Amino acid sequence: MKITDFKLTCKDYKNLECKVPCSLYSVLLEKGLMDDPYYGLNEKKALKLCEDDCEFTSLFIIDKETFEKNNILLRFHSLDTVCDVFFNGHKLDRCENMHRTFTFDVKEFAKHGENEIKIHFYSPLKYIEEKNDVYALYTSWVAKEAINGAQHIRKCTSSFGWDWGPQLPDMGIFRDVELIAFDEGYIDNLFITQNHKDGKISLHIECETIGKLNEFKLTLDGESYTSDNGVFDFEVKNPKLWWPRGYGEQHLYELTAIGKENECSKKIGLRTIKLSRQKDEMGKEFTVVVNGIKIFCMGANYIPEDSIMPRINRDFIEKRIKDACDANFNILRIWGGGYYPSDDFYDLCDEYGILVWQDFMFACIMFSLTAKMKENIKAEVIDNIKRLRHHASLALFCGNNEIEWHSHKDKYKIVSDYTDLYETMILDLVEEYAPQIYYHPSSPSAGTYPLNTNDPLYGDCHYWSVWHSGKPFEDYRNHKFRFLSEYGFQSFPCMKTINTFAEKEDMNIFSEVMENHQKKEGANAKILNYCADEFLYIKNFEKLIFASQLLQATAIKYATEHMRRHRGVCMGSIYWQLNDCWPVASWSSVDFFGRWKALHYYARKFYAPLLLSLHEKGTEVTFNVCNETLSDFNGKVKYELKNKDFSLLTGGEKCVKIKSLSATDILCEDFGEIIGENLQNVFLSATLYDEKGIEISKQTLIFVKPKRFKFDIPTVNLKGNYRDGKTSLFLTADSYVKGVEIITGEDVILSDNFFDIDSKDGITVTADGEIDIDSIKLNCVNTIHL
Ligand code: BMA
Repeated sequence: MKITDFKLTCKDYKNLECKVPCSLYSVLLEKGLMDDPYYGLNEKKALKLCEDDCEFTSLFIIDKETFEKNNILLRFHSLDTVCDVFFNGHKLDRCENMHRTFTFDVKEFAKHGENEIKIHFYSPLKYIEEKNDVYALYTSWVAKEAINGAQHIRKCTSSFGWDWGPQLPDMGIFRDVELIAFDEGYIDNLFITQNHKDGKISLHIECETIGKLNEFKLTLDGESYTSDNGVFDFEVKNPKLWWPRGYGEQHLYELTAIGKENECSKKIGLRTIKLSRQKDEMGKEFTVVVNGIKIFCMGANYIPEDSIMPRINRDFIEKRIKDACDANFNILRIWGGGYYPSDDFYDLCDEYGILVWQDFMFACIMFSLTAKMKENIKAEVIDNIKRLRHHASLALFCGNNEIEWHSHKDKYKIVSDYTDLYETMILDLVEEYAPQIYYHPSSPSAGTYPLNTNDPLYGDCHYWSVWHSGKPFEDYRNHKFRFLSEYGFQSFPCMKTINTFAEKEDMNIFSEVMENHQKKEGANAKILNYCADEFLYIKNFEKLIFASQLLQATAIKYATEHMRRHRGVCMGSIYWQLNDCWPVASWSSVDFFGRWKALHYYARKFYAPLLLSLHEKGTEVTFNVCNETLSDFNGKVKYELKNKDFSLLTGGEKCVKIKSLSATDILCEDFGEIIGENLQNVFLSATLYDEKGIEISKQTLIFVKPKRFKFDIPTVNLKGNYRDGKTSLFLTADSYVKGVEIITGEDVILSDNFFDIDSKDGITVTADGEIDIDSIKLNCVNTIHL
């Protein structure tokens, strides 16, 4: 039975009715009793509310049948965070970890009829402040934007602030509260291992029970099995494999264990997932292998979906996962500074075929391992391994984010705590509770502390020289990575999103409101700096927003296409970051409201299974085709070198055969002689077609930075129509147009955006739903300085 109805009492209000999940902020916001913390400078006012404690109470009925059971357990699936829990006036415990499940035996306190749960939450701000006064931990490399002391508490670390996140360390009941009653035995979980051999798949299943049971039944795909000790071993008849999207079907089986008093079900997928870490002449490979196939991982890092966490529901999560699928992702990395997503998240990843790289929740901060903290973390790790291990999509567990990288710079205590926690305790726990899931101690890591941390050739790598160190985009091409698990570039969200938190007078990137929605110190200036490399001076706020998105998209495209061209050496690219937890300037490709930035439109192209990419050196261009599908590809590449008025200078075509799961240079042309003195006036367009002549992938290229190209001020013609639930837009222009952004009044995802118009024929773009064509606005690089 779920207990859902609670009342919140906080400093200013008493007994506000609410339903789980609920928090101080979520309840006050829902009742209109606090201002939107995402608007203007309200974040600061909202933070103050966390200086006081608050309390949630529930009165609920235990009926006769439940009351008479031999066992009554009360389970909290997530309490955020430090709280005392009372049941009918008896203190059950103090809980200090939002990432854990707490289960209490309440049989002796339970009453037939009305019962009371009271949860007293302590101010997280006061809690960390007091701890810090006694013991200020390793602050030298703590994430600067987080409130100091965040490393004392097992709570979503980024809720104390991050370089993309507000300081809103909310409190409340984050997940279900459940009453579990039974007489003899309760099946609580299933421990499933798969054995794949010679095309046959057998399962070993152990029912994990509370209490005693001696009759178990199990059903899978219409077959049923019995056991007297809860252990099952059998071969799956006509097994169908689960694959990540792009490589095959996502076949899922429902497995149900049935006891006398309850049932426990898990959806599983039959597959093997391994990490190949073979040594080779370059270093060590870092390759995800699914059902024996080496996968090129393509995706982004995933952060909490909303800082007001009770608002995160299945719908919200599904939208982000669909965004990932629509941009051809096959993996998401759950970054360690947030929280462990809900079951819905993993269910959806199983269904959609998105692999999950799961960090344990530790990022950029080392915890001091007191005996109490170690026990607390141990319980958290076990809870989460047991909750997640059966998911088909779970590719690997990873100890932490960037702690190995930083900790060896520090004192001895940190080093010994580090190895104790990430190289011993968590490793052992994964081996014990999920022996079939690969464990990687840290990201980045070469696997052995602290040898080669962040060496691009030995493990996964976080590359930040472009952006954090201000290197030009071209620097990406100076490196060969085995697996890039973080690289990124910031941009501003679109005007529609900015309008939700800023007024007209704030529309200046250095205004107080805009700076409050930019959490990385100096980042707005950094964006301007990169603008200076690419564009003429931009005078207008809206065009600067547009420019920032194009810069970001261009940077990440540059890096990703480079990695895909090196398939084999490199086997994964996970850019920083997919999403935002509030409206903000950040590295995300989809903003808080789900609006796609230029980067997400680009990602859909650079992560396409079949990709044509161009690598230019001066006027020499190498054409490369990547084939990340399971079949060989036959088709044709056509190219045209044109003047900006679309007149043809030269062209050519070549038939191509690209083996499955490979990347091949197919052509190299030097256009120097034909271009002559005309570098600033010509562009190249190249298209990959399949055997039927259908366009598969397309690129345009100019040979100078956009600020040096002699763009014409184009006349762009826009027409459109709406038919059968779809809007089609036709754009034509009288000369080459770079980076056309279509801004619609409606929130729609277009079939393409931020594209070039490279011929007289123009471009057709479609979208689901009706678009008001008269209200469309356009941006483009040609006029960015006007
Ligand atoms: C990475 C992440 C985050 C951070 C991002 C952008 O290294 O691990 O800590 O938000 O950089 O600076």
